[in-house]
Order: sequence, then structure tokens, then C-alpha cells
Amino acid sequence: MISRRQALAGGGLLIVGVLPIRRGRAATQQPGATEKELIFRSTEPRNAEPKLSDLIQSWITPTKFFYIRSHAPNPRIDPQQYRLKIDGMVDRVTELRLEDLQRYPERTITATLTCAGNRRAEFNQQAPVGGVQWEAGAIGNATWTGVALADVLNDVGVADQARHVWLEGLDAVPHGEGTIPFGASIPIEKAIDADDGLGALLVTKMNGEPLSEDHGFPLRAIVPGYIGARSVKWLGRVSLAEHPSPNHYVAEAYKVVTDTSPLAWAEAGPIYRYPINAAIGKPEAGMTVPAGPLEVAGYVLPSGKRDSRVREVWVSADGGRGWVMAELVGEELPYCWRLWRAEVEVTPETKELICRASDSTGEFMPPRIAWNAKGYLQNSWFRLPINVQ
Ligand SMILES: Nc1nc2c(c(=O)[nH]1)N[C@H]1C(S)=C(S)[C@@H](COP(=O)(O)O)O[C@H]1N2
Ligand SMILES: [Mo]
Repeated sequence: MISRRQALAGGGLLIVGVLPIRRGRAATQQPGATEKELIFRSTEPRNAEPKLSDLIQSWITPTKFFYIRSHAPNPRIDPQQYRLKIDGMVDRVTELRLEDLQRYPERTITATLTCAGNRRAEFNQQAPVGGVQWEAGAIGNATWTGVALADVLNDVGVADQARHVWLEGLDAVPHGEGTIPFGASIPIEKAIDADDGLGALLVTKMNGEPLSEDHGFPLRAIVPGYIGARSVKWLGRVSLAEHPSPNHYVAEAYKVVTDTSPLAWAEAGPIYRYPINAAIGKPEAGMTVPAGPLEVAGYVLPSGKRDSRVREVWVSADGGRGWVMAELVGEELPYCWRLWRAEVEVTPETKELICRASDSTGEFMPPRIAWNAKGYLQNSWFRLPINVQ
């Protein structure tokens, strides 16, 4: 068993292989996205999202247009010295080098990653909300190459009583007087859901290239179907335990609460799966367009279950009275978004375009959702203001 104290001290124990914030760039790493490609919501730490018009250009999101969400400066990790610690309720406590991962079958999956705070800025229409002011670009779809967490766990041997897999980053997030590592936790059932990588994957490559520093070089977790916060970057430690991780990002943050009293935090469970969501990327917000037929396009993500598929996407140009069904384009794979397009008639009365969607598991985007203190899981009907002349 790992005590709470040990868990919180994890960042300290894991300092091996972590060097001070880097200035140069290692040859193995891809250059980071620049202000040209992403809109930076903050630069220290790096939080950035693409313009929606760029985002919906392709089903696979090029890494330069892939959002970045980091709570602390990128840790500089020397791949030679890097070790992944596996401990807690396992038969064999293990430290793996990057090359040790090659013992396991390589898997490549495609999965959409989305931040729980995607579309947070829309909550401000109800009441002000703190945090990174994301519009609808904190989402992207990429291919991820690595090894199934299930294969690694089978190899080290998991105790019968283990119920949760803790994932811990090598970053140091300012917290209280000191720093803590970013941490996540997933139920063991999800970790071993399948060895095809669709349960959880330990990833070294994104879109066929070594992970960039912004996206978690040299190793990150990808947990398809779960909010991005569970896909820990710069992964340093995997621990098995009977209970979910006591890390701040599981035990307190990433919960849907209206007030932030200790009772509200205690009552709310951690967010795991993401709900269905969709947004319009074309035309651009606030654009002036001529009256008549208008091409509308966007993305839609079904809720984060293995068998969840997009059912329908609808668009309205008259405040929700009339709806046109969108055409879904491109590939359909588990845990992946789809792109869509529709043609609607706009008139000088049209003030906004609205889109909504449903999936095969019965989830749908509601007209409104209740405000929550951290601004998570905004998936109400997406409304895009436009001017028609
Ligand atoms: N170590 C670490 N992992 C992390 C984070 C972080 O700050 N530190 N941010 C998380 C959040 S909130 C999201 S949404 C995703 C974003 O992944 P990306 O930056 O590759 O898009 O990483 C997650 N993994
Ligand atoms: Mo996130």
C-alpha cells in the first residue's frame, strides 16, 4: 500500500531524470507549437487552443493545431535517465526504461482527447468562472503509438485487491507552499479493459512522431473516452491501490460542484468519462454572411464509451424552431470525433447558428446546463453568433 504522504511526496521521489527547465531543444523532440498556429491563453504554463476553422480542416489533428493544457512548466526529461516506476499493489515493483517498453507489443490507436474545460468561457454568460478561458478548441484527434497499460500490468502482476491505477506526472505544479505532481487515477477495469490499447495506452508517439515536450515527452498515458486530465503527460509513476489517488487533481479538482465547500468536494466523485459534445467551426464567430444558403461545418464527439457512436447532428438558423440534419463525414472509430457539414438557409433575422447532437448510447446535448464552479463539461447546444446581410 502507498500512504497518502508517500503519494503526495511522489514528485520528490521521482526527481531522478528530471533536470531544470530546459532552454535548448533535444534532437529527439519536435518543436513546440507557436503563436502562429495556436491561440495562447497563457504561456507560463503553456495553455493554447487552435482556431476552430483550423481545427475542423482534418479528421486527424496535426500536432501543430493540437491544444496544449499544462498546469506547470514542461519538465525537462533526459530519455537516457528516464525511468517509469510501477509500484503499490503489484507482485513486482518495477522500474522501466524507455527501451524496456519494447518488450510489449506496439499498439497504435486513434483517439480524441478533450479537456474537461473545453467551452468553459461560455459559462461566463451565466456567472463568472475562473480557470483557462477555453473556447471550443480544447479538443483534438490524433494517432497514439505505445504499449497497452494492460500488457504492462499483466507482466508485473496485479494484486486481487487492487481497484485503481494511479498515474503520476514528473511535473511540479505549484500548490500551497510547495509543488505537487499532476496526478490522475483510473479504475482497474478501464486499465485492463482491453490489450488493444483502447483501455489505456502508454504512449511514446503522437501522429507518428516522438511526443513533443508540450504533449508529454518521453512518455504519457492516453485514456480513451476519459477527460484529458486522466491522460497524464511526462508519466513517471504508475501505482496500484484499493482506492482512487489522493492527488489534488483526483481528490479535489476535476469534479462538478456548484459551491466549493468541503462538503461539496467530498460529495462529488471525480470526472472520468467525457459527455457528448459538438461545435461549429465554419463559419467563424461574428462573421458577416449573405442571406441564402450557407455551408456550416464542425466536429462532434460521442460520449466516451467504447460502443458510443454519433447518431445525429442538427443545425438551426432560426433560434431552434427549424433544424437541418448534418451530414457526417470521414471515418468512424471508437473514441473518435467525427466531422460534419450542413447547408442551412440564413435570413437577415438569423442572429446565431445552433448545433446539437445525439449518440447511440442515448446521450444528447441539452439546450442548457447548470453552471458549475470549475466550468467543466460544457456541452449545451453550441451557439455561434453571425451577422446576415
Ligand atoms: N503531467 C501532466 N499531465 C497532464 C496535464 C498536466 O498539467 N500535467 N494536463 C492534463 C490535462 S487537464 C489535459 S486536458 C491533457 C492535455 O493534453 P495535451 O496538452 O497533450 O493536449 O493533459 C493532461 N495531462
Ligand atoms: Mo484538461
